[in-house]
Amino acid sequence: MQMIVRGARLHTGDGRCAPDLVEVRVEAGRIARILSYDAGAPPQPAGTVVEAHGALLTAPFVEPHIHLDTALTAGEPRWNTSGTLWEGIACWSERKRSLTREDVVGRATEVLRWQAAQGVLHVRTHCDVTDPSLVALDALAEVRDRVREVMDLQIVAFPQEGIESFPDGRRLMAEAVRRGADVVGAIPHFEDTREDGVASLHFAFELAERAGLRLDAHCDEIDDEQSRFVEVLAALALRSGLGERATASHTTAMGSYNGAYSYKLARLLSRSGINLVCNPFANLGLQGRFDGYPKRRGLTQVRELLAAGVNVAFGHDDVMDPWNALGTGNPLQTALTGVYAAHLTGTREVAAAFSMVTDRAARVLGLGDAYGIEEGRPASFLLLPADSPFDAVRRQVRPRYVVSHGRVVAENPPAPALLTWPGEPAEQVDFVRRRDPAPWRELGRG
Ligand code: 17E
Ligand code: FE2
Repeated sequence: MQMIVRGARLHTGDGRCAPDLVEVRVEAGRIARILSYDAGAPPQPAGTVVEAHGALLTAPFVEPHIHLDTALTAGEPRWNTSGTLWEGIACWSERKRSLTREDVVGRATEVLRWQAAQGVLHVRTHCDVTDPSLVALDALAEVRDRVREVMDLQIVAFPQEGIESFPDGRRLMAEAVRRGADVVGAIPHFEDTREDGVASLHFAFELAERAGLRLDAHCDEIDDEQSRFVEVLAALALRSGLGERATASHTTAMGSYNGAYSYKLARLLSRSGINLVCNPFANLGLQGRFDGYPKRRGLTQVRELLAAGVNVAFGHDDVMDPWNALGTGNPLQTALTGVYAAHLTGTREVAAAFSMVTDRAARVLGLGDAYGIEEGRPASFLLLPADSPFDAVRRQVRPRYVVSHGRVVAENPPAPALLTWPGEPAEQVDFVRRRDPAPWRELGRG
């Protein structure tokens, strides 16, 4: 055996865990066997034997929505002082003029390294293609090939400044697909008119269908309750058969829709099978900027749509760019922020937030058999120093081991605080609740 992990608690998806500890055997980069763990059995010989001591074994984090082409450009050439989406787009439009291949490759690779170190092994990045040179797209395609051994990268042809409203927008989208984009994007709320927005979605669906690609549109990222492109996207997904291969990202206008319309829309969304991606960092920052008090939260209807059976995932969106100057690419930070932003504070809901950066995000990317802890699938997984998904979100743990195709690609040694409390010897503190553990042990483990 290449590797054996003994005594791990298995995350089976949707924030739930298997009742008994398991032993996972890895051979030739794949999961060869999953057995129930017998603490008394002598360990089989293997290249690497990891004693998990009940740590959480999960399929890797999946980043369903990030912008690697704009990452690490905050303040260049100027800062977004109003904090709006619109000024962010204006700042980026200025920065875009000085893009080079080396510039994009360097910044994107740096963020991918941060992500891999934190257990993110599948990434969907948007890439602005409203640039006649398409230099960022070519650069990201090169990065996609270079990281393939460790990480799996999907590139969305994202028309930041519009398809209908940008000179040659349609041709640039088609050219981006010809040069190897994996997913077709759109930005209907940014187009000059409502009709342009609808036309841009028709164009994007036709392009995706013709090329056999998935579709992921920035959709209704505005606090305007009249921005209703998600209904167009869902109807096109339903009628074209793209269904679950289509995703609407952001959909923040849904946070302002009235109850009667929300009810009608939820029915269409669940029939259509489309995915939604909520980006809590970016949209808590960008939305509500034109409001006095009361000020809207400006996020999509996460709780309600999960209850309606829609697949919803959480994305990071930006890392240090004109729309969000902070961020390290950490998905558990995204999940924790999402818990508060979307009122997912029940114990089952916190566990669902974990699923929204793992298996739910994997469904957005359409990873299928390439993802998940099952015999025959790639041996790509994390060992998190936590006893449940709930615990991982609460204590914001880093993966002890990140394993990609049977190889350990990152390790985070435990780093507890050393506390000297008055009258007591120095003691390590790791925020595990040890006093009266019985009811807490089971919290969120279900
Ligand atoms: N572009 C956009 O239109 N919306 C965003 N949230 C980001 C870029 C980050
Ligand atoms: Fe985005």
